[in-house]
Amino acid sequence: MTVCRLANCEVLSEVSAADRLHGAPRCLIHIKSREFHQNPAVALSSGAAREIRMKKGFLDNIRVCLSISIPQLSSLPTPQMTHICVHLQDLIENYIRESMKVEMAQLQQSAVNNHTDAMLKMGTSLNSLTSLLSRTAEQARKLTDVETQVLNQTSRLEIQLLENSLSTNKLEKQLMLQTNEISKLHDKNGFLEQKMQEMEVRHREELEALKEEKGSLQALVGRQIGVIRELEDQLSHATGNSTALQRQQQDLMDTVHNLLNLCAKEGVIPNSTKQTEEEKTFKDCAELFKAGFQKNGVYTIQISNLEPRKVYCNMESAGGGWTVIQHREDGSVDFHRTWKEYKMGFGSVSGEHWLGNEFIYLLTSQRQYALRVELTDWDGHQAYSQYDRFHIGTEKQNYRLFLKSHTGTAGRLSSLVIHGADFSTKDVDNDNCMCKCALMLTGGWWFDACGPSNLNGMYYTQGQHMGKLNGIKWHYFKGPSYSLRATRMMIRPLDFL
Ligand SMILES: [Ca+2]
Repeated sequence: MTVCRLANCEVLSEVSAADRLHGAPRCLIHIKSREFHQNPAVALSSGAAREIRMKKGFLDNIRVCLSISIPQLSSLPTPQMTHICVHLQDLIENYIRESMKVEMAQLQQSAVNNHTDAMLKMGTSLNSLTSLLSRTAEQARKLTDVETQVLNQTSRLEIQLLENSLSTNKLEKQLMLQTNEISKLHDKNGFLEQKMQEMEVRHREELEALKEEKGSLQALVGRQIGVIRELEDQLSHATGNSTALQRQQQDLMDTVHNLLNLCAKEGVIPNSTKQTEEEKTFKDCAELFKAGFQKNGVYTIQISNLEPRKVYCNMESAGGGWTVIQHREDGSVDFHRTWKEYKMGFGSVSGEHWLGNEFIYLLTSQRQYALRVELTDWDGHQAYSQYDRFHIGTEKQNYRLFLKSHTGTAGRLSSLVIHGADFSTKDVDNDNCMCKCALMLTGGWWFDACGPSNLNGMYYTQGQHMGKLNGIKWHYFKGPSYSLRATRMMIRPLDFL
């Protein structure tokens, strides 16, 4: 419905969308009766004639308003009413047509202006858009660069991170290995410590055992020393007794001699006691020497009531009067003999021989004797050892050696055991060694354990005499392994000179 007010030009018209589309818009006009009265020419009927057809586009700018009162028109006769309506229609159409011309021109102009403005705006916008786009592209490029740099940095950092991670892994592995090694070493250390402790305990036990053993050995040694002292006392007592007996014997002999002299002087010498010089007996080489026999050689002597015995007398050495009890010179006699053979003596008196332990015992029991040992090495050098006292014990005493006061050129120290030693042979072991010295070193001798001498050892010829432990040894003259060329042991009463 379109309502128009002619006086105030209010826009009251409206065209339906369907009218615009079909190109035949219609204006439905409602005319109010008040305006019709003022201007009857525009009063219209409210019936079929109130529809006015208009062309497309016109209605958009219509500013015409009509106000016609229909009830008043209806009082007019129809022909007249029709006429008014036709007339009104023409008026309106003309008015609209005129109005439309101006409106159209304005509209066109305004459209052109609008279009131009739009175009200009669009151009401006395009320019600004283009510059914006280029700026945007520039920014985008920069952003891309930055992004690329960031990416590169990120990559590098990632690679470094990876490398660090790898080296961390390696370090961790090495750390693990080292930890394992340390733990192994710790275990080994523990094991060794345990071993050490065990060893210490064992050593302590062994030490205790050794201490106990030492204590018992010391006690044993003490007891043995006591026994030895007792034995020495007994021995000195026995020796005293023996000396006393010898003195008594000597006194008796002197008495007999005095009696004989008296008888001779009185001319009552019985036939049984008359002796020639040849028949006279001598107790040793010293008596022979004093009786005028002063050449080296074999003589006969006699002790007490024993069988006469041939001995070799040295009448030249150190004043002469020496009875030889041992002699080595060429190895012609075997000295590796039994106890019994050493007891009785062996060899040739004029050459190599051993006078015999029993006879030496008897001889040295008569009075106090000195001993002289003469030695010759393989360079012809000679030396001697001399003792102011020499005697040996009985067989029961293992022919024990007794010595005193060593002097001489065959060593500053005595090579014979000065404190004494028992005699041993290959079949009788009396030495102080756990071993058997007579078997090891050969011969019969006063071995200690085994001592620094053995003049009855093996005879080695020249060139074989060095480095021999079982040879003819006199340690403090030629050392422990030098075998001598010649030896002589001989005795003489202490009061000979
Ligand atoms: Ca032994």
